[in-house]
Amino acid sequence: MDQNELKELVGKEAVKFIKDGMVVGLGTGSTVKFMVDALGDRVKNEGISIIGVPTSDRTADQARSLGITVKSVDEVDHIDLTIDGADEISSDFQGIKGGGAAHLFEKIVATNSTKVMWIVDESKMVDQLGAFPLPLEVIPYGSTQVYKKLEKEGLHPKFRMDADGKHVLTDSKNYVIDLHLGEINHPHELADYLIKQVGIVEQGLFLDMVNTVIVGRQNGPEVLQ
Ligand code: ABF
Repeated sequence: MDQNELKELVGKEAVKFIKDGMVVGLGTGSTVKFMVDALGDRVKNEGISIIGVPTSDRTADQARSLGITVKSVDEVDHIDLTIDGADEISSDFQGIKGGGAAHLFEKIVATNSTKVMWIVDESKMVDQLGAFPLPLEVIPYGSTQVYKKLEKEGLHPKFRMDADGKHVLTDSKNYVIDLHLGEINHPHELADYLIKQVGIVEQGLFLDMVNTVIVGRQNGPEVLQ
C-alpha cells in the first residue's frame, strides 16, 4: 500500500472506535479527511447520532457536507474522543502537529477531550522529534520581531509562505513560523520557552496528551495504547 492507502486504512479503523451518541473532535489533514468520510458513511448508513467538533473550517465544511452535525467547542459540554492526524510521533508518544496550520484549534479541542487518538501512516513514526519543522502560530503584529528573536536564539525560523509568496494564514488569520531544528532533545523545555514568547499564540509540540495511536502498516492498522 502507498501512503494514501495507509492513511485511508487508519481513517477507516479509527471510525470503529466511535459509538452512537458520541461527541467527537474532528482533526485536520489528509488522514483525518478519510476518517470523516468513513464517519459520514456510518451516519448515513447506520443512522448513528454524532456531534462533530471541528478543528478547522475545512474539516467543518467536509463534515457538514456529509450530514454530520457540527458544533463549536464552546457549544458542547464535553468531547468524548478527538481523532486527529500528526506530523511526527516519537517513540514515547510525543507529537508534532501543525503542518496543516491548524494546531491552535487542534490543541484547544484536544485539551477539552476525554480521550485523544492520533491516526497516521507509518512514515510519521520517528525515534526523535524535530526532523519535521516545528510550527508556531504567531500574531502578525510584531511577528518580525518574534522572528528575529527566534533567529537570535538559533532556532532557525522561517515564515510559512504560499506559492504566491504570501503568508499562509491560519483560520484565525495569524501567521505561521516553522522552526527547522532537525532534532528536539528537550521538547518540554522548548515548549515552555516558546509559549512564554509574547506574540506566539501556540506551538506545535503536543506533549503528554495522546491515549491511542493507530499506525498504518503494510500488514494492517496497528493500534497502540
Ligand atoms: C493535522 O494532521 C496537523 O496537525 C498535521 O499537520 C496533519 C497531518 O497531516 P496529514 O494527515 O495530511 O499527513 O492534525
